[in-house]
Formats: sequence, C-alpha cells, structure tokens
Amino acid sequence: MERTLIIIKPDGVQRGLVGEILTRFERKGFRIAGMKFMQPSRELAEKHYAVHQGKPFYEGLVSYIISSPVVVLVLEGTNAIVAARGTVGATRPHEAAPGSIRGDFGLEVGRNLVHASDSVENGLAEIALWFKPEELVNWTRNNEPWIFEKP
Ligand code: D4T
Repeated sequence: MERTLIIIKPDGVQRGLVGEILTRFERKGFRIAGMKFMQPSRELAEKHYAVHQGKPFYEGLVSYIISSPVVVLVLEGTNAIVAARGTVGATRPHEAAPGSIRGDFGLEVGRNLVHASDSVENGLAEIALWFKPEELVNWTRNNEPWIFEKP
C-alpha cells in the first residue's frame, strides 16, 4: 500500500487545527501508520527542504517549519501521494480549491498549514528522514473492505 508523509505545520498546530486536519485524512480513508508530535530541529528541516536550498523562500521555509511543534504522520492508502495532495490542496492557499485543507483554512503560501509528499520516491525518503522504522505500525482496520476494494 502506498505511503505518504504528512506534516501538520506550526500554524496548523498553533491555530488548534490538528483535530480538524486529522479528521479530514481519516474520513478520506487513509490508514495511519505513524504519528508523532515533535519540535523539528533546524538540521532536520534543512534536510527535508534540501531541494529548495538557494531559492529566495528557502530561509523563510526552514524558519517557519521549526518555529513551533508539528505533528508528523505516515498515511497509507491506494494512490496515497496523489490522494493526500488533493486533500491538502494547491501550494498557494489562495488558489487552493474550497473543500481542501489549504482552500478552507489558509491565505498565504508561507502559512500553508500542511506538507504532503509529492512523489512515491520523495515520500519514502521523507518517511525515512522523519521516522525510525520501529515507530511505524503494521496493522489493519476492521472496516477496510469498505474502503479498499482489494485489501
Ligand atoms: P510542501 O512541500 O510544504 O508540502 O509544499 P508543496 O509541495 O505544496 O509545494 P512546493 O514543494 O512547491 O514548495 C515547498 C514549500 O515552499 C513554500 N513556497 C513555495 C514558498 O514559500 N514560496 C514559493 O514561491 C513556493 C513555490 C511553500 C511550500
């Protein structure tokens, strides 16, 4: 089953939107394989955003994600990468569709509430960066035949 890494960023936590954001992923049908509340270090943030190093928004991006605790999740599901990015919405919240997390709760790209992996390969690398293997749980829910046609 495909996996994606989700981060509820500092603004999501500070604004009391953790429950609301988790609810949206749960309702969509994703299975939680990992979840933790943590204060990311600058070193971790710099590794996570290494692809953006040198861009004008890089420093703001790193200082934003380390400005307060975050909730980090590994979610599993069919086409989890694309599905989670749909639930999250477009990078710039003012362009994000109503009904998406960013579309419903955000206005600015520098306060866009949630991160979701953008490819299967990046998802695997991000999961390895943020979680130890033993922090991930292999399990199934008893409602899965009603979410996944082929388990
Ligand atoms: P993340 O990585 O936070 O889930 O965002 P996206 O996957 O939706 O978008 P991205 O990788 O293109 O950008 C990463 C991050 O940089 C911020 N950003 C981006 C910014 O502050 N200014 C910009 O012009 C862009 C393109 C927002 C998200």
